[in-house]
Amino acid sequence: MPYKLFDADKEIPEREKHVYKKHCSDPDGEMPHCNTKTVPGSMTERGCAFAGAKGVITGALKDVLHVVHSPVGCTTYSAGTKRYPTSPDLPDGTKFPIENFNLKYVCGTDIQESDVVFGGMKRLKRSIIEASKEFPEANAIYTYATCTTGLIGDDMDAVAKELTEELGKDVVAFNAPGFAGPSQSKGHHIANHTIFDRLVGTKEPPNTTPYDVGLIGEYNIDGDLWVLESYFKEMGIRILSRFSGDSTHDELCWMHRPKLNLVRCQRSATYIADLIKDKYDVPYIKVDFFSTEYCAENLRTIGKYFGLEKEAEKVIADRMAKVGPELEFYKKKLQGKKVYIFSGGPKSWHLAIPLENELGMDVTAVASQFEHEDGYVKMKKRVDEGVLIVDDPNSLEFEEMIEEDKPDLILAGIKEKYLAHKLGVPSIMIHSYENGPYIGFEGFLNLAKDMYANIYNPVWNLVEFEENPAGEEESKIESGSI
Ligand code: CFM
Repeated sequence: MPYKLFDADKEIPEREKHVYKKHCSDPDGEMPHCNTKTVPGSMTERGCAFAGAKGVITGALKDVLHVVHSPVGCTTYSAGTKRYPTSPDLPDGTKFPIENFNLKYVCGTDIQESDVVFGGMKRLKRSIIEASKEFPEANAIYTYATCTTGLIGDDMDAVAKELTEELGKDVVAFNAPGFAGPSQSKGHHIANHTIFDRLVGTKEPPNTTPYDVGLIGEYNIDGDLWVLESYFKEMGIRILSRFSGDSTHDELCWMHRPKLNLVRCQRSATYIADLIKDKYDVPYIKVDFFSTEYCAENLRTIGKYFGLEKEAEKVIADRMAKVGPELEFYKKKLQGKKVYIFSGGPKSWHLAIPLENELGMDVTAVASQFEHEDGYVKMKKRVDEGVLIVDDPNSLEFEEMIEEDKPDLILAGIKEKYLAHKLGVPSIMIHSYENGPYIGFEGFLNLAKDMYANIYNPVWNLVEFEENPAGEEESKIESGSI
C-alpha cells in the first residue's frame, strides 16, 4: 500500500506515490510509481542519461577512447569511471599498452557559445581527429552527445560515419544527452541499442568453442567479473564477449557468437540480450550470483545447460569449503541487525533474501534510484511484509527514515554514506564497494566482513545520541577476526 511516512512529503505530496509499504493484502500490480521524471522540488540522487551510457556501459571498456561533445564540465565530471578495473589483455593475445586507460583518460570538445550558435560539428570532427592522434593505440573512438549538443542538434552520427572511414577505425556516436530520459536508466537503454545497431555482428571472433558464453551486464566493479570468470574457467566455459567489464571494442562486435548469453544486470542490459536473441537466435538466461545460495543455484543451471553438472558441483564444493566456516562467524555477528539497501535498483532485490536468509539480518527498507516495474516486482517478491520500498528517494526522506527506524547499517552509495555517518549510522558502498569484490562465494564473504567491520567499529561508541548521551552502547570488533 502507498505509505505516508515523511514530513518532507507534506511539502511535496506527489512523493507519496513513490513510497510503498509491502502488505499481504495488496494486489500484485501495486508498487511505487517509477521510471517517471523526478518530482519537482525533490533533491533526487539520480544520474542523467549520459551518465548511464558513458559512466555505466561504455566506461568499463579497456581499449576505447572517449570524446565527450560538451562544455568542459560534462567531460570533467565523466573523467575516470567507477571502480572498473581492467587487465591489459586483448582477445588477440597482445596487451593494451596504456595501463588503466579507461580510468585515466577522457577527451572533450570544450564547446563554446559560438558553437552553440553556429553548430558544433566542425569542432567535434577536429577534436576527434586530434584525440585520435594523441592516443593512436585506442582500438575505437566513442563520442557522446550531452545536453547542450543534443539541443543544438549536431548530427553526430554523420561525423562518426565520416571519421570511421577517414581514421580507419570505428567511431561510434552515442546520442544519450542528459535529458533523454528520467534517469541514467535511459542512457543504458540507448547505449544498448547503439552498440547493437552499430557494432554487434560486424566482426568475427578468432575462434569459437561449444562452451562460449556472453556475460552481459557485468561491469567488473572492484573485480566482480573476474570472480565469475574464475568459476566459468574451472567449469570449462569460456567468456567470449563481456558486456562490458574488462571488455574490448572487438568483443562487442562479436556478441552474436556465444552459444548462450548470461544476463547479470537485468536493468541495464536485458535490452541487448533481447535484440541478439531476436536477430541471431542466441538464447539468454537471467542470472543472479549475489550470495552463496544464488551463486550455487545459478552455476548449476549453467552447468546443466552445457552438460557440465559435475564441474559446477566441483566449483561450488571448493568455494563453499573456503568460505563456509568463516561465513558462520559473521552470521552470528550479523544476526538480527537491521539493514537498508539503497541501490540503483537491481542490487536492492539481489541482496534482500541473502541478507535475511544467509546472514539472519533484517532488511527493513529498500530503495532504488531508477528501477522500472519489472524490477519492483522482483523487489516486492523478495522483501518481507512491512518493508518500505522507496522509488527515487531524496535525502530528507532518507534522514527521516533513519531517525524513525534506526537501522544498524545502510548499504548505499557515496551520496548517502556521509549523511548516514552524520546520523551515527554505519554505511557501506553497495555501488562501488568497500573491500570487494562482492559477487559470488568469496564476494559474499567480503560483504559480510565489511558489514561486520562497519557495524562493530568502536568509532560508533563516540557518537553521542540523545538516547545514548554517554555513548555507552556496546560495540567492539573482535580482534583477529577481520
Ligand atoms: Fe546494473 Fe550496475 Fe545496478 Fe546499474 Fe548503477 Fe552499479 Fe547500481 Mo550503482 S549497472 S543497475 S546504473 S547493477 S552503477 S554496477 S551499483 S546504481 S544497482
